[in-house]
Amino acid sequence: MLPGKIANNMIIDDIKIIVKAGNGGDGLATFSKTKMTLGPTGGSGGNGGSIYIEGVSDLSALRQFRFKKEIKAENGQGGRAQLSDGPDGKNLILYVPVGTIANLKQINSPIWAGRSIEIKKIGQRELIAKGGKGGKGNYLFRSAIYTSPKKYEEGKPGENFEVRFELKMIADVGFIGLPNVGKSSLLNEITNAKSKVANYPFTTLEPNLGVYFELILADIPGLIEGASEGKGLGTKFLRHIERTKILFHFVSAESKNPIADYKTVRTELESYSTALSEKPEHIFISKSDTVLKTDIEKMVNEFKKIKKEATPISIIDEASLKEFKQTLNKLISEKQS
Ligand SMILES: Nc1nc2c(ncn2[C@@H]2O[C@H](COP(=O)(O)OP(=O)(O)OP(=O)(O)O)[C@@H](O)[C@H]2O)c(=O)[nH]1
Ligand SMILES: [Mg+2]
Repeated sequence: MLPGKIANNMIIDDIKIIVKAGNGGDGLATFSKTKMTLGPTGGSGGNGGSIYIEGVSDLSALRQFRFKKEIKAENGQGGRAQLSDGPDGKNLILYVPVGTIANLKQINSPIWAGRSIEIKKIGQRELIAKGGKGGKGNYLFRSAIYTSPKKYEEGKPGENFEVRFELKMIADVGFIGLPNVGKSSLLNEITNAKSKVANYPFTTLEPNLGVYFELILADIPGLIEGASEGKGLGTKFLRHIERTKILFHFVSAESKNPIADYKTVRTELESYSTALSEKPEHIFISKSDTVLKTDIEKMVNEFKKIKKEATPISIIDEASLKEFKQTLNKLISEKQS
Protein backbone atom coordinates (compact mmCIF):
# COMPACT_ATOMS: atom_id res chain seq x y z
CA MET A 1 0.00 0.00 0.00
CA LEU A 2 1.25 3.48 -0.80
CA PRO A 3 2.12 5.69 2.15
CA GLY A 4 -0.71 8.00 3.00
CA LYS A 5 -3.28 5.83 1.28
CA ILE A 6 -5.90 4.33 3.46
CA ALA A 7 -7.60 1.11 2.47
CA ASN A 8 -11.35 1.22 2.43
CA ASN A 9 -11.79 -1.23 5.25
CA MET A 10 -9.41 0.46 7.64
CA ILE A 11 -10.69 1.75 10.89
CA ILE A 12 -10.03 5.41 11.51
CA ASP A 13 -9.29 5.73 15.19
CA ASP A 14 -7.75 9.18 15.55
CA ILE A 15 -8.92 12.14 13.54
CA LYS A 16 -9.26 15.88 13.97
CA ILE A 17 -12.00 18.07 12.63
CA ILE A 18 -13.34 21.59 13.12
CA VAL A 19 -16.91 22.05 14.25
CA LYS A 20 -18.75 25.32 13.88
CA ALA A 21 -22.16 25.69 15.41
CA GLY A 22 -24.51 28.10 13.65
CA ASN A 23 -24.58 31.78 14.57
CA GLY A 24 -27.74 33.28 15.96
CA GLY A 25 -29.69 35.46 13.52
CA ASP A 26 -29.91 39.20 14.22
CA GLY A 27 -33.06 40.68 15.62
CA LEU A 28 -34.80 43.20 13.40
CA ALA A 29 -35.81 46.77 14.16
CA THR A 30 -38.80 47.72 12.07
CA PHE A 31 -42.07 49.47 12.62
CA SER A 32 -45.62 49.06 11.69
CA LYS A 33 -46.31 50.90 8.50
CA THR A 34 -49.68 51.98 9.71
CA LYS A 35 -49.51 55.70 10.38
CA MET A 36 -51.58 55.48 13.49
CA THR A 37 -49.33 53.17 15.49
CA LEU A 38 -45.67 53.12 14.40
CA GLY A 39 -45.27 50.29 16.87
CA PRO A 40 -42.24 48.01 16.74
CA THR A 41 -42.80 44.83 14.76
CA GLY A 42 -39.25 43.46 14.36
CA GLY A 43 -39.01 39.74 15.05
CA SER A 44 -36.13 38.00 16.81
CA GLY A 45 -33.37 36.10 15.04
CA GLY A 46 -33.46 32.31 15.06
CA ASN A 47 -31.00 30.33 17.15
CA GLY A 48 -27.98 28.85 15.37
CA GLY A 49 -27.94 25.06 14.92
CA SER A 50 -25.98 23.10 17.53
CA ILE A 51 -23.70 20.14 16.86
CA TYR A 52 -24.07 16.89 18.75
CA ILE A 53 -22.28 13.55 18.68
CA GLU A 54 -24.11 10.26 19.08
CA GLY A 55 -22.79 6.74 19.66
CA VAL A 56 -23.32 4.03 17.03
CA SER A 57 -22.08 0.44 16.81
CA ASP A 58 -20.29 0.94 13.48
CA LEU A 59 -16.59 1.01 14.33
CA SER A 60 -15.73 2.60 11.00
CA ALA A 61 -18.04 5.58 11.49
CA LEU A 62 -15.13 8.04 11.88
CA ARG A 63 -14.30 7.49 8.22
CA GLN A 64 -16.88 10.10 7.29
CA PHE A 65 -14.40 12.74 8.51
CA ARG A 66 -11.53 11.69 6.28
CA PHE A 67 -12.39 14.22 3.63
CA LYS A 68 -14.86 16.38 5.48
CA LYS A 69 -12.72 18.24 7.96
CA GLU A 70 -15.02 21.11 8.73
CA ILE A 71 -18.57 20.65 9.88
CA LYS A 72 -20.83 23.66 10.08
CA ALA A 73 -24.35 23.82 11.39
CA GLU A 74 -26.85 26.24 9.88
CA ASN A 75 -27.06 29.80 11.10
CA GLY A 76 -30.29 31.08 12.56
CA GLN A 77 -32.03 33.45 10.16
CA GLY A 78 -32.60 37.12 10.87
CA GLY A 79 -35.79 38.38 12.46
CA ARG A 80 -38.53 39.48 10.07
CA ALA A 81 -41.13 42.15 9.97
CA GLN A 82 -44.61 41.75 11.35
CA LEU A 83 -43.45 40.02 14.52
CA SER A 84 -42.14 37.09 12.63
CA ASP A 85 -39.07 35.42 14.18
CA GLY A 86 -36.32 34.05 11.96
CA PRO A 87 -36.23 30.26 11.74
CA ASP A 88 -33.65 28.38 13.85
CA GLY A 89 -30.70 26.72 12.12
CA LYS A 90 -30.96 22.92 11.99
CA ASN A 91 -29.00 20.95 14.58
CA LEU A 92 -26.43 18.47 13.30
CA ILE A 93 -25.78 15.04 14.73
CA LEU A 94 -22.41 13.42 14.02
CA TYR A 95 -22.42 9.66 14.45
CA VAL A 96 -19.31 8.25 16.11
CA PRO A 97 -18.43 4.71 17.18
CA VAL A 98 -19.10 3.70 20.76
CA GLY A 99 -15.80 4.06 22.63
CA THR A 100 -14.99 7.42 21.03
CA ILE A 101 -13.55 10.19 23.15
CA ALA A 102 -13.98 13.70 21.80
CA ASN A 103 -11.37 16.17 23.01
CA LEU A 104 -12.26 19.78 22.39
CA LYS A 105 -10.11 22.87 22.18
CA GLN A 106 -10.42 26.39 20.94
CA ILE A 107 -9.37 26.64 17.32
CA ASN A 108 -5.70 27.67 17.07
CA SER A 109 -5.09 27.12 20.76
CA PRO A 110 -1.97 25.04 21.28
CA ILE A 111 -3.32 23.05 24.20
CA TRP A 112 -5.92 20.32 24.37
CA ALA A 113 -6.98 21.38 27.80
CA GLY A 114 -10.60 21.78 26.91
CA ARG A 115 -13.53 19.51 27.42
CA SER A 116 -13.38 15.81 26.90
CA ILE A 117 -16.52 13.82 26.19
CA GLU A 118 -16.76 10.05 26.10
CA ILE A 119 -19.37 8.08 24.21
CA LYS A 120 -19.95 4.84 26.07
CA LYS A 121 -23.33 3.70 24.79
CA ILE A 122 -25.15 3.35 21.52
CA GLY A 123 -27.60 6.23 21.27
CA GLN A 124 -25.79 8.38 23.84
CA ARG A 125 -26.00 11.94 22.54
CA GLU A 126 -23.80 14.80 23.74
CA LEU A 127 -23.65 18.46 22.78
CA ILE A 128 -20.26 19.51 21.48
CA ALA A 129 -20.85 22.95 20.01
CA LYS A 130 -23.79 25.09 20.97
CA GLY A 131 -25.47 27.30 18.42
CA GLY A 132 -25.55 31.05 19.09
CA LYS A 133 -28.72 32.55 20.45
CA GLY A 134 -30.79 34.65 18.10
CA GLY A 135 -30.95 38.39 18.88
CA LYS A 136 -34.15 40.01 20.06
CA GLY A 137 -36.11 42.10 17.61
CA ASN A 138 -37.28 45.59 18.55
CA TYR A 139 -40.75 44.33 19.37
CA LEU A 140 -39.31 42.80 22.55
CA PHE A 141 -37.82 46.13 23.61
CA ARG A 142 -41.10 48.00 23.68
CA SER A 143 -42.29 49.41 26.95
CA ALA A 144 -44.66 52.02 28.23
CA ILE A 145 -41.97 54.67 27.81
CA TYR A 146 -40.29 53.38 24.66
CA THR A 147 -43.18 52.73 22.43
CA SER A 148 -41.07 52.91 19.27
CA PRO A 149 -37.70 51.41 20.26
CA LYS A 150 -35.04 51.27 17.59
CA LYS A 151 -33.12 48.84 19.68
CA TYR A 152 -32.49 45.26 18.56
CA GLU A 153 -29.90 42.64 19.37
CA GLU A 154 -27.39 40.98 17.10
CA GLY A 155 -27.30 37.22 17.09
CA LYS A 156 -24.61 35.57 19.22
CA PRO A 157 -21.90 33.56 17.45
CA GLY A 158 -22.08 29.79 17.63
CA GLU A 159 -19.36 27.86 19.44
CA ASN A 160 -16.39 26.80 17.32
CA PHE A 161 -14.00 24.07 18.35
CA GLU A 162 -11.30 21.85 17.07
CA VAL A 163 -12.26 18.30 17.95
CA ARG A 164 -10.02 15.28 18.14
CA PHE A 165 -11.89 12.01 18.03
CA GLU A 166 -10.04 9.08 19.51
CA LEU A 167 -11.56 5.66 19.31
CA LYS A 168 -10.72 3.50 22.27
CA MET A 169 -12.63 0.33 21.78
CA ILE A 170 -14.50 -1.01 24.69
CA ALA A 171 -13.45 -4.64 24.68
CA ASP A 172 -13.63 -6.94 27.68
CA VAL A 173 -10.80 -9.21 26.66
CA GLY A 174 -7.67 -8.25 24.71
CA PHE A 175 -5.76 -10.87 22.69
CA ILE A 176 -2.04 -10.21 22.67
CA GLY A 177 1.08 -12.08 21.60
CA LEU A 178 3.76 -12.22 18.96
CA PRO A 179 2.65 -12.31 15.32
CA ASN A 180 1.48 -15.58 13.82
CA VAL A 181 0.56 -17.27 17.12
CA GLY A 182 -3.06 -17.84 16.11
CA LYS A 183 -4.85 -14.94 17.80
CA SER A 184 -7.10 -14.18 14.85
CA SER A 185 -7.79 -17.85 14.17
CA LEU A 186 -9.09 -18.33 17.68
CA LEU A 187 -11.18 -15.16 17.55
CA ASN A 188 -12.80 -16.40 14.34
CA GLU A 189 -13.36 -19.83 15.84
CA ILE A 190 -15.06 -18.55 18.97
CA THR A 191 -16.99 -15.59 17.59
CA ASN A 192 -18.60 -14.34 14.40
CA ALA A 193 -15.49 -12.31 13.58
CA LYS A 194 -13.84 -12.61 10.18
CA SER A 195 -10.34 -11.59 11.09
CA LYS A 196 -7.83 -12.33 8.34
CA VAL A 197 -5.72 -15.41 9.03
CA ALA A 198 -2.52 -16.45 7.27
CA ASN A 199 0.72 -18.18 8.01
CA TYR A 200 2.93 -15.11 8.09
CA PRO A 201 3.56 -12.36 10.64
CA PHE A 202 1.43 -9.20 10.66
CA THR A 203 -1.58 -10.67 8.97
CA THR A 204 -3.72 -8.53 11.21
CA LEU A 205 -3.15 -4.86 10.45
CA GLU A 206 -6.12 -3.47 12.30
CA PRO A 207 -7.80 -4.48 15.54
CA ASN A 208 -10.72 -6.85 15.13
CA LEU A 209 -13.60 -7.32 17.46
CA GLY A 210 -15.59 -10.46 18.05
CA VAL A 211 -18.62 -10.89 20.21
CA TYR A 212 -19.00 -13.92 22.47
CA PHE A 213 -22.39 -13.53 24.16
CA GLU A 214 -21.94 -10.41 26.31
CA LEU A 215 -18.19 -10.27 25.93
CA ILE A 216 -16.34 -8.23 23.36
CA LEU A 217 -13.03 -9.81 22.43
CA ALA A 218 -10.39 -7.71 20.67
CA ASP A 219 -7.70 -9.23 18.51
CA ILE A 220 -4.92 -6.76 17.86
CA PRO A 221 -1.92 -6.92 15.55
CA GLY A 222 1.04 -8.91 16.87
CA LEU A 223 3.76 -7.23 18.91
CA ILE A 224 7.46 -7.82 18.44
CA GLU A 225 10.59 -6.86 20.30
CA GLY A 226 11.09 -3.14 19.85
CA ALA A 227 7.40 -2.53 19.12
CA SER A 228 7.42 0.25 21.71
CA GLU A 229 10.08 1.96 19.57
CA GLY A 230 7.94 1.55 16.49
CA LYS A 231 9.21 -1.80 15.18
CA GLY A 232 6.74 -3.97 13.32
CA LEU A 233 3.38 -2.26 13.54
CA GLY A 234 4.35 -0.58 16.80
CA THR A 235 2.29 -0.39 19.94
CA LYS A 236 -0.30 2.15 18.90
CA PHE A 237 -2.90 -0.60 18.76
CA LEU A 238 -2.43 -1.28 22.43
CA ARG A 239 -4.67 1.62 23.24
CA HIS A 240 -7.56 -0.41 21.91
CA ILE A 241 -7.12 -2.79 24.79
CA GLU A 242 -6.25 -0.21 27.43
CA ARG A 243 -9.67 -0.53 28.90
CA THR A 244 -10.15 -4.27 28.76
CA LYS A 245 -10.60 -6.12 32.01
CA ILE A 246 -8.28 -8.95 31.15
CA LEU A 247 -5.57 -9.89 28.67
CA PHE A 248 -5.27 -13.25 26.96
CA HIS A 249 -1.63 -13.72 26.11
CA PHE A 250 -0.89 -16.30 23.42
CA VAL A 251 2.46 -18.01 23.03
CA SER A 252 2.82 -20.49 20.20
CA ALA A 253 3.66 -24.12 20.94
CA GLU A 254 5.73 -23.99 17.74
CA SER A 255 8.14 -21.58 19.37
CA LYS A 256 11.63 -22.70 20.30
CA ASN A 257 11.52 -20.57 23.41
CA PRO A 258 7.98 -19.81 24.63
CA ILE A 259 9.19 -18.17 27.84
CA ALA A 260 11.38 -15.74 25.88
CA ASP A 261 8.41 -14.98 23.59
CA TYR A 262 6.24 -14.35 26.59
CA LYS A 263 8.80 -12.02 28.15
CA THR A 264 9.33 -10.12 24.89
CA VAL A 265 5.66 -9.19 24.72
CA ARG A 266 5.55 -8.37 28.44
CA THR A 267 8.49 -5.98 28.03
CA GLU A 268 6.70 -4.15 25.22
CA LEU A 269 3.51 -3.97 27.27
CA GLU A 270 5.34 -2.59 30.28
CA SER A 271 7.10 0.08 28.29
CA TYR A 272 3.77 1.11 26.79
CA SER A 273 1.74 1.47 29.97
CA THR A 274 1.91 0.38 33.57
CA ALA A 275 -1.87 0.22 33.79
CA LEU A 276 -1.99 -2.18 30.87
CA SER A 277 0.81 -4.35 32.17
CA GLU A 278 -0.91 -4.64 35.54
CA LYS A 279 -4.12 -6.08 34.11
CA PRO A 280 -4.98 -9.67 34.95
CA GLU A 281 -3.65 -12.03 32.31
CA HIS A 282 -4.35 -15.58 31.17
CA ILE A 283 -1.52 -17.29 29.32
CA PHE A 284 -2.33 -19.75 26.54
CA ILE A 285 0.01 -22.04 24.68
CA SER A 286 -1.58 -21.86 21.24
CA LYS A 287 -1.39 -24.31 18.32
CA SER A 288 -0.93 -27.06 20.92
CA ASP A 289 -1.73 -29.66 18.23
CA THR A 290 1.55 -28.94 16.46
CA VAL A 291 3.79 -30.57 19.04
CA LEU A 292 3.80 -33.71 21.19
CA LYS A 293 1.84 -33.79 24.43
CA THR A 294 5.07 -34.24 26.35
CA ASP A 295 6.46 -31.04 24.80
CA ILE A 296 3.36 -29.16 25.88
CA GLU A 297 3.80 -30.48 29.41
CA LYS A 298 7.39 -29.27 29.37
CA MET A 299 6.26 -25.80 28.32
CA VAL A 300 3.60 -25.69 31.02
CA ASN A 301 6.29 -26.59 33.53
CA GLU A 302 8.62 -23.90 32.23
CA PHE A 303 5.86 -21.37 32.89
CA LYS A 304 5.32 -22.84 36.35
CA LYS A 305 8.96 -22.13 37.08
CA ILE A 306 8.31 -18.43 36.54
CA LYS A 307 5.14 -18.81 38.63
CA LYS A 308 2.76 -18.58 35.70
CA GLU A 309 -0.06 -20.84 34.75
CA ALA A 310 -0.33 -21.54 31.02
CA THR A 311 -3.21 -23.37 29.34
CA PRO A 312 -2.73 -25.24 26.06
CA ILE A 313 -5.19 -24.46 23.29
CA SER A 314 -5.69 -25.43 19.68
CA ILE A 315 -8.45 -24.52 17.28
CA ILE A 316 -8.64 -28.16 16.20
CA ASP A 317 -8.84 -29.55 19.73
CA GLU A 318 -12.50 -29.46 20.74
CA ALA A 319 -11.79 -30.15 24.41
CA SER A 320 -9.43 -27.19 24.66
CA LEU A 321 -11.96 -24.93 22.92
CA LYS A 322 -14.61 -26.06 25.38
CA GLU A 323 -12.34 -25.17 28.26
CA PHE A 324 -11.59 -21.81 26.63
CA LYS A 325 -15.32 -21.09 26.39
CA GLN A 326 -15.73 -21.98 30.04
CA THR A 327 -13.10 -19.37 30.90
CA LEU A 328 -15.11 -16.86 28.88
CA ASN A 329 -18.36 -17.94 30.54
CA LYS A 330 -16.78 -17.33 33.91
CA LEU A 331 -15.86 -13.81 32.80
CA ILE A 332 -19.44 -13.25 31.71
CA SER A 333 -20.79 -14.28 35.11
CA GLU A 334 -18.25 -12.03 36.83
CA LYS A 335 -19.33 -9.19 34.57
CA GLN A 336 -22.96 -9.70 35.53
CA SER A 337 -22.36 -9.91 39.27
N1 LIG B 1 -2.05 -26.19 13.63
C1 LIG B 1 -2.60 -25.06 14.03
N2 LIG B 1 -2.46 -23.92 13.28
C2 LIG B 1 -3.05 -22.80 13.74
C3 LIG B 1 -3.81 -22.76 14.92
N3 LIG B 1 -4.25 -21.49 15.09
C4 LIG B 1 -3.79 -20.79 14.04
N4 LIG B 1 -3.06 -21.55 13.21
C5 LIG B 1 -2.37 -21.14 11.98
O1 LIG B 1 -1.36 -20.21 12.34
C6 LIG B 1 -1.21 -19.19 11.34
C7 LIG B 1 -1.30 -17.85 11.95
O2 LIG B 1 -2.60 -17.65 12.44
P1 LIG B 1 -3.25 -16.21 12.71
O3 LIG B 1 -4.54 -16.46 13.38
O4 LIG B 1 -3.22 -15.41 11.48
O5 LIG B 1 -2.17 -15.62 13.75
P2 LIG B 1 -2.15 -14.18 14.44
O6 LIG B 1 -1.59 -14.36 15.81
O7 LIG B 1 -3.46 -13.53 14.34
O8 LIG B 1 -1.07 -13.44 13.56
P3 LIG B 1 -0.85 -11.86 13.29
O9 LIG B 1 -2.14 -11.30 12.87
O10 LIG B 1 0.15 -11.81 12.22
O11 LIG B 1 -0.37 -11.29 14.58
C8 LIG B 1 -2.26 -19.51 10.29
O12 LIG B 1 -1.67 -20.21 9.25
C9 LIG B 1 -3.26 -20.38 11.02
O13 LIG B 1 -3.95 -21.25 10.18
C10 LIG B 1 -3.95 -23.97 15.69
O14 LIG B 1 -4.57 -24.04 16.74
N5 LIG B 1 -3.32 -25.07 15.19
MG1 LIG C 1 -3.97 -11.88 13.39
